[in-house]
Amino acid sequence: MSEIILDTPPVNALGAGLRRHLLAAIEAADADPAVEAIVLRGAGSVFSAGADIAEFAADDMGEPWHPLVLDRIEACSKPVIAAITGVCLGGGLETALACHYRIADASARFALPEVTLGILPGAGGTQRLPRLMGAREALAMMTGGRMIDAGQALALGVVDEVVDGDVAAAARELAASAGRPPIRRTGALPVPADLAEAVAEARARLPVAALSTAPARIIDSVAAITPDFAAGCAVETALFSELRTTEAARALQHAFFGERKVSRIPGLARDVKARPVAKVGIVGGGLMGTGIAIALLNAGLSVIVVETRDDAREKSRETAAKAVERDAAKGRITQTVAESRIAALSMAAGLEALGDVDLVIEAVFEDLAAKEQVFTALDRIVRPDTILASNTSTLDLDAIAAFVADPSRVVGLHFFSPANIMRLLEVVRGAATGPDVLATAMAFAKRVGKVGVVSGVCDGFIGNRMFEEYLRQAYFLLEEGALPQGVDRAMERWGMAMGPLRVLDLAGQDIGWAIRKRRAVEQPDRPYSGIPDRVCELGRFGQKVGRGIYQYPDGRTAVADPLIDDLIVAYSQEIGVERRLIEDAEIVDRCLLALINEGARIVGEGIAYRPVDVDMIYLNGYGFARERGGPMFQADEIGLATVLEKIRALAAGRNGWAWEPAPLLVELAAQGKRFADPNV
Ligand code: T1G
Repeated sequence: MSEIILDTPPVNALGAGLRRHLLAAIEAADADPAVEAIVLRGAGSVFSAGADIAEFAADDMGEPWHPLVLDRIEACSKPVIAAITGVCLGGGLETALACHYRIADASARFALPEVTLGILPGAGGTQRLPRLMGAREALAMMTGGRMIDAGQALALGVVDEVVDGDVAAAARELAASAGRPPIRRTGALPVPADLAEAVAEARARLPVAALSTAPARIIDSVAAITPDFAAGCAVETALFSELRTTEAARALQHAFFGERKVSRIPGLARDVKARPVAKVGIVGGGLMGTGIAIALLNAGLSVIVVETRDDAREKSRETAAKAVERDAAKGRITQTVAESRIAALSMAAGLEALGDVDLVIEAVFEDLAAKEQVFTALDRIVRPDTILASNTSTLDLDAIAAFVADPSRVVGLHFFSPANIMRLLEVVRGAATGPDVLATAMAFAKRVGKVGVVSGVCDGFIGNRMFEEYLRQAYFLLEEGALPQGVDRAMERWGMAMGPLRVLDLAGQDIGWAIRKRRAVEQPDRPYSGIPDRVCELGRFGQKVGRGIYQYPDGRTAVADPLIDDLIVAYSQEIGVERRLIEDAEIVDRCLLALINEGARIVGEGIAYRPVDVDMIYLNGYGFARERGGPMFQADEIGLATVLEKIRALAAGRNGWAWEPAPLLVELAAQGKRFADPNV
């Protein structure tokens, strides 16, 4: 018996080096007369997370490429047994499928998630998996990137056996036994019986317009299955190469690594450790406070919500319990887990209840005086090591930190609504925030399933500050000839989950109004369009009141309102602007360039650590399509010199003052650099 181990920590990614090792080991074992069977397993607690994604950006991904290695495993004259524990993903699962027998333990998890990277399984997965589990199930798994557990994999024929205890030992025993499994080549199995109808069904489910063609190409590849395995693989390889060079694939891989990169805090000493957080207090049982409580309960934390108003307190408790019960009803969690989560929630009327918590998150009304009251009281009540966080989205965190004796324990934790759904957590680093407090906040973000991104203190932090410039252009476009539904449609077709004007109707026009009034005093030289103020003066504060820029007859669906269209046309006349036809391309350009320019300014000022941080904020908090990678990624796709040229052209036009090029953009364009360049 020979044992081959996939060993490239931390996830045994199948980079070129490991592929060479695997090929050589299989050939050696196959040639060795003393070897009767081969066990293939991963080192540590995973089998393999698949191909090395970092290789995809390179022109040459390195020899030997996966299919060649896996075909050699399948062709082996001795049974090859895959022993699977932990994750078995992408090329890792394809490797197991090329083996002749698969044995797993209960911790094993299986998926072909390539579609989430804008590509398809390119090492025989589209040809082998359907032969094992049928085309319908295989297509559902590949087009959705769906993960299945060991029990499901056994039921679906993906694995042959699930064992308790040490799966590698079980595999070794099987390989050494006379009863070792026969050679069963997956690629030689018959064409799945349900191929034609499964392909037709999957094609029918494809969305009309999609930013990534990966799902469609996966179906095309499966549709190419014939008894001639090699022919099907050739189609798969061609489609893989086509997808690998798409913008969507580059963007999705940028997002994969970006979400991991933003968790690193530059300059943080290695010995700075995050503090343990098990019990959390939330001050304020409103919409945000309750959403945050649900997110924390879902992460298994113990939560105390402090809400002074009796009715609001009861409503908050009910809302949280209902959300947890809904997850149980939908089978996402068991009833037992649901009960333990609800039991981990307690409500209180006063701050005194927070005497023994590790972290407090304040989520009261956005008013500095209200924050002062809460923080000065907390300073007297909580333990000296308790971290004090504010969910403020607009106020100066340093001013809030000044309310307590030790401002180093204060950090911003800016959740996005609905807080139990939105993946983004903007972690605001105050001037005095301690390094271990920052590290704890970032670890907390990962713990509660959020993408934590650090922002320095400035008005609107990273996300909202950029959004203001984005909105500014959206309103200027209305003055010049566009209508709300035109602006939103253009941005949604391009990839935003929701157009800018609908977003503000959802968030509440009154919030934008309050900010514009403040800005008018602070920055009189940077005026906004008067259109949104006119809308607010009519009491049209958005979806919550049934009317804003749009009207909402059913309370949810935005319907264009001729009254607002007339208001906009009249406003153009009033300010002497001759309206013109504005194409979607111009709308997208101006809104995107506004994000890019302000994003570059924010990175240049050090408010964001890296351009990728800006991108991860927009992908996870502002509905920027993952297939578009983020504003800074888009700038690199366009080319910084072209971006600068476009911005300078806009600076020469109407409201040109809004287009002062960001110094970092000017600098990088001059150096021929990209935002993706290291150390930028
Ligand atoms: N390639 C390169 N690096 C990888 C990687 C991969 N496949 N998977 C993880 N890493 C790095 C990651 O960047 C991080 O690095 C560290 O490992 C730990 O990961 C031919 C073409 C496995 C569930 O899509 O889903 O196979 O930040 O922080 O939360 O058809 O990583 O520490 O420097 O995420 O425990 C398909 C991707 C590839 C799986 C572990 N495979 N990985 O999660 O840790 S395409 C995937 C994951 C393919 C074939 C095709 C997760 C994980 P660093 P982590 P985690």
